[in-house]
Amino acid sequence: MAYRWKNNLTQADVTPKGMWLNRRQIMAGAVGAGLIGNVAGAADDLEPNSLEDIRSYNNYYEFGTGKSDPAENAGALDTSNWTIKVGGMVDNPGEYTLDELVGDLTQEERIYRFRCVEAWSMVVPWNGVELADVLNKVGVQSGGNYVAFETVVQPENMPGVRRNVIPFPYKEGLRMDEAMHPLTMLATGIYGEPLANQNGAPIRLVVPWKYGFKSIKSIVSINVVAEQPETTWKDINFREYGFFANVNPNVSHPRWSQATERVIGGGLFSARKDTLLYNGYDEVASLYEGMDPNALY
Ligand SMILES: Nc1nc2c(c(=O)[nH]1)N[C@H]1C(S)=C(S)[C@@H](COP(=O)(O)O)O[C@H]1N2
Ligand SMILES: [Mo]
Repeated sequence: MAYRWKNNLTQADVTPKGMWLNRRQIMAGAVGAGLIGNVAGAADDLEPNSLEDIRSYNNYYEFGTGKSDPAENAGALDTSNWTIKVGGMVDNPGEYTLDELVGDLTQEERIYRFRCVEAWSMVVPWNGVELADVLNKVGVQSGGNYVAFETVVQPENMPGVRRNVIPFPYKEGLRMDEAMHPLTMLATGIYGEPLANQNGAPIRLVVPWKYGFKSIKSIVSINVVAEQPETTWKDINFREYGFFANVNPNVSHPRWSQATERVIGGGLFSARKDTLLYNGYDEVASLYEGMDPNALY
């Protein structure tokens, strides 16, 4: 299929619909008018970063903790013959090739804000599939309340793993309703190109209303489980990084404010802008009704 953002993307391309809804969803009426209104309201400032920005300023600790380490080192990642082990409380467990897992699913193009817990942000035009489509295909069994993900470990190719900069494998997880939300995707590309290794090739999670550390890269295992799974950053320091990690300008990180963010790109002087609750994706608010916002950090 032709990806429109292979060409120069103009602001006119970033229509409220094109932003994250594809034709299938609109025609199927899978979302309400209110939802589209929310997205339209937040569309004003949404200009995708350049592919160069997206590929040169990264967090991928398996390849080092510096922002340029992943671009420098991730070329060594071996993505050949990639398989993803799907297990736990599913009807169709097994080891899937990429093509078996996502090849038959609707390809999506989504331009999302991406907000790191460190208070920088980008706008990324992703390609991939809805995680819900994958989960429905493998068949979530009753009692499967969470989804747990793990990143590949290739010590010989990963200097950060050899130096044990944090515990590996990198692990992340979502509650089932978060995993099933239509905004949540498994991305395999950016700007119509396959993911660069430093962006989490060949397949990574994207959860745009949560801090970036939830969006786990280079996934080799997906497990449906009953209880909240272990997750890397929460396990390292639960006071600073929670399981939910919803973007919230009103809940400070213990060591810095989350009220504003540094916009990557745009020349020498990185602009700052106000951080939006749920990173601007208000339609997820209903998932957290009755929960204490401080517990959702
Ligand atoms: N396996 C793995 N996934 C990861 C990380 C990591 O270090 N290892 N870093 C996370 C963090 S903190 C962020 S902000 C995003 C960065 O994604 P990007 O480099 O594609 O912008 O990846 C997330 N996924
Ligand atoms: Mo991050």
